[in-house]
This record gives sequence, C-alpha cells and structure tokens, in this order.
Amino acid sequence: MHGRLVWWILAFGSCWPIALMPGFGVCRQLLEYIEAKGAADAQALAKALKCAPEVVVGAIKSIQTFENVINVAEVKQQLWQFTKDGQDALQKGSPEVRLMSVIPAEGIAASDLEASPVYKGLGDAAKPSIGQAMKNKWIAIDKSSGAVAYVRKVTEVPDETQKVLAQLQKDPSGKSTDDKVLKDLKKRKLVEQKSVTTYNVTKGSAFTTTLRKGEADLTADMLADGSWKSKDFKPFNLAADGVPVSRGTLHPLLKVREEYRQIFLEMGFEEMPTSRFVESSFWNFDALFQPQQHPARDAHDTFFMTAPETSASFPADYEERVKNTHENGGGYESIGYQYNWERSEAEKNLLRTHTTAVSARMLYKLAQQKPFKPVKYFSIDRVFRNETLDATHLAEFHQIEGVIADYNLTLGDLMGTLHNFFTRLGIHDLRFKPAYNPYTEPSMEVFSYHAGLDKVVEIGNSGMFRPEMLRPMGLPEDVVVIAWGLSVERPTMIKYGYSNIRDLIGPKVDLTAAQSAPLVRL
Ligand code: FB9
Repeated sequence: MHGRLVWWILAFGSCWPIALMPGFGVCRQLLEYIEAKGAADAQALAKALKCAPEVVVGAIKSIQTFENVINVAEVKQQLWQFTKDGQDALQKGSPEVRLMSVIPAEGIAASDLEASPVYKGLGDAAKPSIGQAMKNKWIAIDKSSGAVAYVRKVTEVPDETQKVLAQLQKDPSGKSTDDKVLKDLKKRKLVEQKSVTTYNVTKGSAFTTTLRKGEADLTADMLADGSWKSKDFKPFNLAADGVPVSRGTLHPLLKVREEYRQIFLEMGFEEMPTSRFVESSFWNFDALFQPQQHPARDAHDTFFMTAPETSASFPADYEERVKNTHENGGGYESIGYQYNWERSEAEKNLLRTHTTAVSARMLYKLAQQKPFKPVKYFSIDRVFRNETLDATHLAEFHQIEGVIADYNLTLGDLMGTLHNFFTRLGIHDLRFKPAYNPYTEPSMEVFSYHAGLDKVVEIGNSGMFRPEMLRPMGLPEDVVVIAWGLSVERPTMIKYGYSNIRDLIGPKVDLTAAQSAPLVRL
C-alpha cells in the first residue's frame, strides 16, 4: 500500500490532493468514458464503470466542482423497478414456474401444494402464481376426488415472465417492453414504477480527463516564490455572495416603530420626550379628567410603585383647577364627577398606562406658552397595563400617539387626519365606531379591512380631548385637541405573521428570523 501511495504522489505531483478525492478513480474513468462516448447518463455510466449509481452521482458532483469540465442535465425518468417478489422472480424464476416445480405430472392435492416449502417460499406471490399457472393453461383444478387438486396440463413451462423481467433489467425505461405486459407485471406486484432522477453527462467547455484543482487563493508565498506563474487558478466567482456579515439588526418592533416615526415626521409632527416610565397618577389620570374611582385606577389594571411610592409636586394652581374640575366641572360648562378629589390619590406613582400622560404634560406646558401656538406632537414608547396575559397581550406594549392642538378643530379634522395617517401605512378604507375614553369626547375606535387576515381589524382608538382636561391646563377655550393611539405590537405581529406575541418579545424571540426580517413596508 505504502509503495503505491508514493507512486500516486509522484504521478500526480502538484494535484496530489485530487488523487485523494473520494472516487477519484471513478472520476477519471467517468471522464475517459465520456471522452470515448461523448455523453452518457448515470445509469449507463454505472453499468460501464461497474459501480453503484450513487457512486457515479458522487463522482459527477465532485467533477462539477471543476468549472465547465462537464455539463450535467438532471433528467427525471419514470423507471421500472423490481419489487421483492420481482427480484426473486428474476433470480429464482417466476412464481408460477417455481410453483410448477412442485406439481408433478399426476397432479397434486391443493393442501399438499400449499404445505410445500416452495409454495410457502413464494410468500404473497403464492396464491396469484396458481392463478397465473391456470391462466397459462399449465394446470387445471380437479375436484373429482372431493378435495381440490391441481392437474398438470403441460410438461415444459417456459419462463416468459423471467425473460421479460431480465429485459426490463436491461432497459428499466420499459420502452422495449410491451405496455400490456408491464401493466400485468405491475398488477402482479413484481415491478413498480419509480421516478428516478438521472443525469445526462456531456463534455463541458473545459472538458479534460485530467482534473487539476485550480488554486483558490493567490497567496503571498506564491507571489514571493513566483510559483503562481505555473499554477492554475480557479476563476473568481465575482457574483458569489460574500460571507454574511454578522451585524446588529433592529428588532422587528423597532423597525415598525421607525416606520411609524418616519410617517409622523413626514406629516410635520414633533416627537414628545417619553423617557419617563414612572409617572404620577396626577399626570397619568387626573390631568386627563379620569376620575379617581375609575376601574383603570386600581391595581388590577395599573402597576403602582412602592418606591418611589408618591410624587409631591404638581403645579399648585393647576392642581387646584384639576381638583375643581373633577369635583364640579371647574366652571368649564361641565358638572365634573361630583366627588371629593383626593390629593393622596393623585400622588400615587405608577408605571404609566399610556403615553397620553406625556401628552398631558406637553399640552400643559404648551398652555403656559402665550400666545397659544398650534402644535402637532407624537410619541411612541412603552406603556404598562396589569392586564390578563394572552397570545396578543403582554403587561407592556408600545403605544403610538398622535396629538394635534389647534383652533376649532372638528371631528372631521380628526377623521381626515386618521385617513392621512393610515393611508401612509397602506391602510385605506377606515371605519369609525363610537367609543368611550374618560379623556376624550367624542371618541372613536378605528377599524379597517385587512386583506392578509381577510377580516376587519381594530387599528386604533381616537378622540377629542375633553375641555375638562384642556381648560384647567389654561388652553384657550377655542383650542381643540384631537388625538389618536394604537400599538406597535399589533401591526408588527400582523406584518411578520406572528400569532403569539411571545415569539415577538421576550426570551423566545428567534433572532435569526428577526435578522433576516426585511425592513417593513406595512
Ligand atoms: O394597535 C391596535 N391595532 C392595530 C394597529 C395597526 C395595525 O396595522 C396592521 C397592519 C394593518 C393592526 C392593528 N390597537 C390598539 C387595536 C387593538 O389591537 C386593541 O385590541 C389593542 N390595543 C391596545 C390597548 O390594549 C389595551 C391597541 C393598543 C392601544 C389602544 C388604544 C390606544 C393606544 C393603543 C389609544 C389611544 C388614544 C385615544 C384617544 C386619544 C389618545 C390616545
């Protein structure tokens, strides 16, 4: 063995690695066969090279790593293959002929026949073989003795079936076998048709019988010792994709958030500062004219802080007006909620339940700037609600909010703005449904038909902030503020086809999917 390897190395010099390539011998033989024949398919090659078809396919695959040495056309062929019984018939003779070997000239009782090892050896082909022998008029049934017996009608039984099977083995395409015969063999479960992928191999533009693996890299050593001059280099595949650069990527949620952000900025909105998850009940609820006994203000819906548990500072004059408005409408053509407003309630800190708390702060600040200047604000950030968790709800989500403050805005302006906003998201035929929010009147839920889901989806909520919210801030009476809100999670789940929010957020997020997820176009 050792001597031969040395011979190999000497024989193949620079391309010795090829010699070690699996089935190299087969590669060379295959190429010489093609050289001689010009073309061949894998079946013919396997027969010619006396090796298994898969070895030929392996060789074809490795030769294909050499550019343009061979052309390979994949051909799907319906080929006839032998079943187990078919194999047996080919090797040992057809079931009916083997059956005849145990039927003597004087005939045989059915029971004896069925007890014979040959009959048993025929397995499932046993019973049909009697039928076949009968059909071939080799035997006949004789019940004269009461018991079923088989009488032999012929001496010689030529094995046509085995001949046909041998023919089929030579040409598994079945082209040289009569269709009716093929159907009969199939019915007798001796053969079955299989779709086989075969390969037609022809000479390539760089056909050669001596494979020389081109150099993949031009190395410094080659340059230094000039050996590059005598080397073959594999052609550079300039179209090859580079190695994917592992890079950071935006989480789908942040991609959608960016999409919404761009739309607001294009519409001339200014982003509100939202980096304050911990808010006081005053700004989160009271400033929004949400009564202190409102169900959303209890721990079932809201995460109250234990530290810092309370906030002390609210603009005193404003607080007074908020108190009065809650208690009796504050003189703003409202009767308020007719209850005793507690400062202690307003002091309670919580995780904000909506970014509308930020809108309240911004509108209050705006109201302090005289004269009033119309504004368009937006916010996109996390809000927290102690809600029952389900496939589409976590205890936090990203709220998107748009706010427009201007003189004498109408509900029509709100609807128009919603059309303008959602159209930029590719969402058209909006439907509005009256709704209720403690801080807006009128309020509307917004719906739209979603082709992908083939259903009408609630895509947001909206309304006109109540005077009981705006007037205590000091905004002029004829200033109206329209606003709307939606989440980032819902459109992201719909866009990326997430049915469970936990696949989108949390420890189970499949980052690869996130990485490969394209920048959205909602
Ligand atoms: O996002 C929501 N739905 C939605 C949005 C876009 C979308 O895009 C698809 C590509 C087409 C699909 C769906 N919703 C709001 C509607 C529902 O999902 C709702 O069941 C869940 N809502 C959240 C609150 O759940 C308790 C979404 C969240 C929401 C609801 C209301 C507001 C904000 C977020 C608001 C408000 C508001 C109202 C008036 C004034 C100021 C703010």
